[in-house]
Amino acid sequence: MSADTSSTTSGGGRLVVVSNRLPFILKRLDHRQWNVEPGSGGLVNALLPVLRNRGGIWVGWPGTVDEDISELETTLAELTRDAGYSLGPVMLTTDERDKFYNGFSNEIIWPLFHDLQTNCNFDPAFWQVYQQVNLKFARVLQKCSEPDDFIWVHDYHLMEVARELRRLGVCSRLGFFLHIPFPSLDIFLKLPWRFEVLRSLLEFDLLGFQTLHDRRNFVQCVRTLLKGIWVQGKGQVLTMRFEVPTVAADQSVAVKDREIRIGVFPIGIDYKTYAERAASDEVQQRAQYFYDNLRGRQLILGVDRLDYTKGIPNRLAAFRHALRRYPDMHHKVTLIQLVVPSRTDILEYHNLRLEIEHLVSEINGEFTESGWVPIHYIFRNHELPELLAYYRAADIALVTPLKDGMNLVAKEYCAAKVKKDGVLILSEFAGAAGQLQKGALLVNPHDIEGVADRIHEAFTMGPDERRRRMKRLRRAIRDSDIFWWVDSYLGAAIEKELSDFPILEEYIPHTERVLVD
Ligand code: ADQ
Repeated sequence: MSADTSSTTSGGGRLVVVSNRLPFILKRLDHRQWNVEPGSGGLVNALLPVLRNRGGIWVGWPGTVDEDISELETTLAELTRDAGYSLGPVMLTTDERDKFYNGFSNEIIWPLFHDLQTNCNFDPAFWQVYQQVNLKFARVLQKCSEPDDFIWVHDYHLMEVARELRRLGVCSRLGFFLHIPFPSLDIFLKLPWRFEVLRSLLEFDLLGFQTLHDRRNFVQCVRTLLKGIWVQGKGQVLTMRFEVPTVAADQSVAVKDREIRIGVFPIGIDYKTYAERAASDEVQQRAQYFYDNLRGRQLILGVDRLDYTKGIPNRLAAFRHALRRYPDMHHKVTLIQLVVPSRTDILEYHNLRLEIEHLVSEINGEFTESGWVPIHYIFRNHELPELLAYYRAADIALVTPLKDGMNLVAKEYCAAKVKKDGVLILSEFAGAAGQLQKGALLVNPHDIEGVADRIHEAFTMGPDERRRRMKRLRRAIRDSDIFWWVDSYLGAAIEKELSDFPILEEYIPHTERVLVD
């Protein structure tokens, strides 16, 4: 463990982490047996040590439907017998998975919060089941938590959990972290259940966002849609105060003041582990294999989950434009686009895959010549050493989401560039732009010509400039890694002084002064 979790262990009760998925991958072997493997990823690596130190529970959906809970509970209890924490499974039926997970979460909130309201399917049945499943989570929490626990809920699948918990009489302190962006007022207003969602979010005691921009959007929505809100302070963590009417047993209504904290906690990665593993012999050898195959060409890399927010078609169009505009790049670059399958049972994702594959074959059809195929497209999951070898070998990373809460690929790439010889091209609309603006080449992913120009700029950038920029990027990512993130969130949750938090840097697109005649 590379974290200093001392400050997070001093907050009294246990930590209860709640996320849509449990940090384990379960597969049924036969009608009585399960194969259980620990999940990977920054969040799991950062939170499990805190759970172990402080004691606690991780509550979530095991990822299977219509299963017998008693059998599964026994398997999970055996798995964590000596771990210092336990697991609380929340079981879903097929209908709940379809309407809560695929439906409300991924066909309404996901597109809406990424500014793609035309992709939303506002089916009222989705909302009913979303509430029903959030209540299910709350019931499991009610059973397994104690009043002095801190309950930390993650992400957009579980925004109604706080309201359900309070209705059930749970009085523990509650925190929430939104991993995706929070939309502007104009977009949030489209949500038919906008009041319910805001009111539930205000039941949490600490709300965490990825960027200042997301928090500002949230504050504007609350101020516009609800009355009597005061926001105080500046910097990473603010306080929000509002009046709450309470009805007494004799039906008299009193108004009470309530105060919550709202903070900005840009999520990081386990920098040290990424950098160390990237420097290992195994990864070095794999990267060498790529270098040898590239025969002097520069490798441009794209790594994304299959998702329409990641801007893969725009990126391919920009690469095509670069090849048309800059013939000096012909035979000198190879774009490797890795796509990890995701949400494949939603029609939009299936169609996106077809669109990407069509574009790749069109571009390769236009430019391929003997000995050079410009795009290599790979649609599968990769093990970490292989992914790290791609990062190490890549001269340029193209990270151009249309909108992204943070984007961890950008940070992973820089952590893995141990020789500091790569260039990061990063979308202005990724949350990571705030922290990485001084080292990356920032682009508007909708500006095909602009992205093409930046690709060429990266292609021609000299080693000194690359090194200077990459050093800055690596420093920023190292200084606010995933352990810093957990520490600062839990610090805000246990009432650390607001003045102890730094002022964060924000990315604001460059403005030009225009003189009007
Ligand atoms: P995601 O939308 O999943 O996360 P991102 O932050 O980019 O997006 O993380 C993707 C992860 O998938 C990375 O760790 C990456 O290494 C991995 N990955 C991608 N392609 C892969 C492949 N082919 N093989 C193996 N692994 C692959 C949400 C929000 C983000 C936010 C995170 C964390 O949408 O904005 O950064 O949560 O808060």
